[in-house]
Amino acid sequence: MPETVTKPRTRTKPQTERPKLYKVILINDDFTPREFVVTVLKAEFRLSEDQAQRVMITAHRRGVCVVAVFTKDVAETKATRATDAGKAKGYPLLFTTEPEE
Ligand code: TYC
Repeated sequence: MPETVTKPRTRTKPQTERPKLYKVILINDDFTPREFVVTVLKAEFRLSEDQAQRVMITAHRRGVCVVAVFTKDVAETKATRATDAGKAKGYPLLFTTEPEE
């Protein structure tokens, strides 16, 4: 009886490859109070008062600001929760996500 030789399948991806990261982006609007934006940034993204102020004022001045990067699931969950916090108060506050290059 000839012996069966099974060839190990070659892996195409190294097991250690890092998951793709996603940016959470804060979008400016004319209605949401600055202090509320800061409160949401501190609560949802665990930013310090100082970091939250800087992110808020950057979005206010430039239109957008990257808040932080996470894996896809975490970025989408946080962006949705933060956007919903504004919605609950009747504000058009918006957080979006975008893959990192
Ligand atoms: N532009 C808002 C105001 O003047 C404050 C604000 C900043 C709102 C950043 C959203 O992402 C934002 N009240």
